[in-house]
Amino acid sequence: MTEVKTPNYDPIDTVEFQARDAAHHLHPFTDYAGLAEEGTRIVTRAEGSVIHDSTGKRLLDGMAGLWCVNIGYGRRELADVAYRQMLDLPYYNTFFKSTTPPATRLAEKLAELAPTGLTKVFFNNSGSEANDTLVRLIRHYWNVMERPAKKHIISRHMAYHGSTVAAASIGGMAAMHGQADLPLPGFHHIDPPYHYRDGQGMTEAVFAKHAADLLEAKIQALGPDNVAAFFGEPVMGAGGVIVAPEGYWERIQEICRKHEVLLVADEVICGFGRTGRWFGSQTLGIEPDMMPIAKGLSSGYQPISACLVHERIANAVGEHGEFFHGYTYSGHPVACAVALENIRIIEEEGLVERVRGDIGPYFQKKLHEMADHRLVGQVQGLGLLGAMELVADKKTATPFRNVGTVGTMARDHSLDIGLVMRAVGDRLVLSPPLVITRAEVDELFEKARMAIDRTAADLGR
Ligand code: PXG
Repeated sequence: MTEVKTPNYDPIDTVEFQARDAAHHLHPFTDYAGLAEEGTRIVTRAEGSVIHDSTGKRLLDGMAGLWCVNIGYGRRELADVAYRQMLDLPYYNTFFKSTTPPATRLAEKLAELAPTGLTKVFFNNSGSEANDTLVRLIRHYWNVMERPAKKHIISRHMAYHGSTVAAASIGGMAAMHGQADLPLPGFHHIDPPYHYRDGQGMTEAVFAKHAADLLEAKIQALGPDNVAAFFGEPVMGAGGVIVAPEGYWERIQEICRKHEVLLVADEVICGFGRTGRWFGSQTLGIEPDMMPIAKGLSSGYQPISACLVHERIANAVGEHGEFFHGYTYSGHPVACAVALENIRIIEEEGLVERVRGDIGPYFQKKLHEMADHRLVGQVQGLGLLGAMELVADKKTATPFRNVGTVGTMARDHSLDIGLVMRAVGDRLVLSPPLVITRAEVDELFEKARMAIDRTAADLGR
C-alpha cells in the first residue's frame, strides 16, 4: 500500500463545489432534487479499504466502491502500468484483425482462470455492455444453429444485470422497468431464491427445488423450442445479497441442459475472488455456457469488462462469417494492461485463498454475530459478501411497513459513523475490498451495530 498523497488538484470548497455539481452533473441512480438539496459527497482520495471526502471525513468502505475495488485503493503498481502503457501505446483497436499485446495476453489469462471450456473472450467496457453483447451473441448463435425460434430470455425478479436497454430488460428491477417501458418483448422473469421472504414454512431443500422449478415451468409455458438462455448471478448482489439454498443451482443447471437453454452466470460481482474462488460459479458448482465479468477484473481502476464464452458456442458462431458487433474501446490496451496487473497482484498476494480460508470466514463469523440484534431478522453471506435484513418482528420475519425506510435510516447512520454500507430495501449489504484487515472487519461490524442500534432508538425499540 502506498502512502497517502495530496490530490493533484486545488483544494475544494465543499459547499461551493456541491452547488457546481448540482448545476451540471446528472448522476446515475439519483433523485436530482434530493441531491441538490442535500449536496453530494465529494470523495477525494483513498487507500486500502478507506476513502476520504472533501470535508476530511474518513469512511471505511464496506462496499469496495460499487462491489469492485477488490485489491483495495492506492495501488501504485496499477498506476505505473497504466502510465507505461499510455506512453507505449495509449490506444489501438481490436477491430479488423488487429490486436495489442495487453489485449491478447489478458484474453489468454482469462481463459486460463475460467471454468472449463470458457476459453473465448470478448472485451467490452462495462458489465451492462457485456450483457448486451451476450444477448446479441446468443441470438446470433441460435440463428446459426438453425433454431431461430430460440429467442426468449429468462432471468429473475430483483436481479441486476445493468442499465442498457437489453441489460435492464434482463434485470428484474421493477422500478427500472417502470420508467422505460421495459422489459423489451421476449424477456421474462421468475421469482428469486429468496428463502427468508418467500420460503417461510419450507425447508431450504424443499424451497431450493421449488424456486428452481419455477424456471422449468416458465420454459414449458414459453415452449422449450423458443427459449434461448437463462441469466443468473451466482449470488444476487444489488438485489440484496441473496444466496440461493443448496441444491438450487444444481437443479437450475439440470433444467437448462434438459431444455437446451444456455446458462449465463453473471459474474460481474461474484468474480475475482469475492466468494473465495476466482468465480462464484466455481464456489457454487455451476458450469455456465457464458459469463459476463467486470468490476473486480480491474478492481475498478479502469472501465473494462469481458464475456467469457464456451468454445463450443464461439466456434459455432465463428464458422458463419463476421460477428457484426464491437466497441471502439473493446480490448483497450491501457484497461487490459491494468487488468493484467490487477490479476497478477491477486495471484501474488493469494487474495482468492485469503477470502476462502482466512478473511472470508472471519467476516462471516462477525456477520453472523449480528443475528442477535433485535432488529436483524436474517443474516446471509458468502466469502466477502454479506446481508443483514432488518425486520419489524424477528419471530415471524414480518417486514417493516414501507420497506426501505428503515434500511435507509440505518444506511444514513452508518455513513455518519464512518462506514459505507448499502441498503437494498431493508437489507443492509456489504462487500468490502478483499484486502480488508481483521481489525477493519472488527471496526466494520462495530459501526454496523452502532448504526442499527441508533436506528432501533429512532424507532423507539
Ligand atoms: N451485472 C451485475 C451482476 C452487476 O452487479 C452489472 C451487471 C452492470 O455493470 P456496469 O459496469 O454496467 O455497472 C452489475 C452492476 C448497486 C449497484 O447499487 C450495482 C451495480 C452497479 C451499480 C450499482 O448495488 N452492479
